[in-house]
Amino acid sequence: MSHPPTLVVMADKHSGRRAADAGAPDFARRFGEALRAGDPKEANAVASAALEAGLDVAAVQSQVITPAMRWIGDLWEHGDANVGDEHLATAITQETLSRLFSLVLQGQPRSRERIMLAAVQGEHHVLGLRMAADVLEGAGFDVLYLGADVPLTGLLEMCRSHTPAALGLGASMPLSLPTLIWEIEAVCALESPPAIFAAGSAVGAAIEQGLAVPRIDNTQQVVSAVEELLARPTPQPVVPAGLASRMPVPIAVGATAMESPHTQAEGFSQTASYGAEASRDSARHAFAMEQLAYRDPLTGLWNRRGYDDRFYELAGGGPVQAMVLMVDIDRFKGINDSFGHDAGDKALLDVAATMMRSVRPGDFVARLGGDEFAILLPGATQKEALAVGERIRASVELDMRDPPVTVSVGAAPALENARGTSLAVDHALYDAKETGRNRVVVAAG
Ligand code: GH3
Ligand code: MG
Repeated sequence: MSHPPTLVVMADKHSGRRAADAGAPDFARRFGEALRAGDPKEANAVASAALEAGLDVAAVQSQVITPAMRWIGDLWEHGDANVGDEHLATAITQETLSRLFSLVLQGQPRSRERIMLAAVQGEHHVLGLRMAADVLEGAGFDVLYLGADVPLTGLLEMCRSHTPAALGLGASMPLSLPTLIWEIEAVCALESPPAIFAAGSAVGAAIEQGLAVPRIDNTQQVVSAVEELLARPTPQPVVPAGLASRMPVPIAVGATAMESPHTQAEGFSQTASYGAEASRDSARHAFAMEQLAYRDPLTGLWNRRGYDDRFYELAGGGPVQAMVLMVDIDRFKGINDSFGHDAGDKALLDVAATMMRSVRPGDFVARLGGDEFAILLPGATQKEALAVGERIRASVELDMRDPPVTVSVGAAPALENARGTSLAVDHALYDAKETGRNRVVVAAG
């Protein structure tokens, strides 16, 4: 069992020092114990005591409540608390927060613009987002809070039907965040796209990759940050071209896509300029929505359905020059077992990102399920497939050391028959596993 939180990350440089002086870790521990005991009165008393000791509301949020909730989450993950305990802790936290915010939210509504907030598919931590929703609502915005684990399709549909002025996204999957934002910008049938901001652990990594999304971490600054965002004359594209070209295959909204579901957009500029036009074309929009069913929500890559369709499209008409790679993480079960499911998910994301970096535009990367990925290389020879497989294998081994991750790769030429191709690639992959793993094996054509 983990211990009540005593170590606190100083999230806010302004209140951090004072908070430490005021004993935030101790309040965090006491708040955690009140949550564990299911005692709202004690939780409120601890929050009040923290305020009286000199912590401001933002510090109580980030250095008392958040670590306490994280501790409850850890207990839950380790089987020391059940889902009911977690719900109770969340409810108590919500109640404490609404009290806290009622202290700072005075004054007249400043705006009636609509803000939509959602934790995107795969993201279950909503505390920060929920707090932002409360603060914005208190400041007079018309807030539409969609909660946790919102499916992509639902989110796009809500954007379309509710035309928010701003959209706040919580996400913990760095790879899927740019894809998601891109899709919202390009696909949403909005006359004026929303200003987008984001919160959550994915955001730092996504910004490092080049995503130009304003990041909001501090609940106290949320109102001014959103107002500033809304004051900009036109929302800027959040996904710059350089990043877009490295992202998982975008939803194709161009005219060619109407003929071929998997035609990749040539680049962001084309997609972006098409976006506005496509937004007025409901047939195209419906088509694009359907495309979401072909995505793997964790990585943003194509899923098995997408792969099967693309394979058929490429090779179904007769023999073609193309190679198929199958990439499978070595002893992935052990990574989950030893380092936890989150570390496993992160390994899947990192392997997906490595693959995306290692292929050319026009190649096709999919997650078939679990730890198994497939890559279609149209026009490639066996030699080229070996080079791509080896590049992926070597990058994973070099870059993913904590915990150490390796992959095995099998490759075979694409046959007209999807099943025959899979058998050949599987066989090559099996050979790679049997002969020691962390290897690339190419089947003879
Ligand atoms: P091998 O080297 O032979 O490939 O061994 P392996 O352990 O990788 O093979 P196996 O197919 O037995 O393990 C796949 C594991 O992937 C089992 C399953 O729990 C895990 N898994 C499947 N989907 C997910 C996911 O979305 N996230 C995480 N973290 N684990 C997943
Ligand atoms: Mg495996």
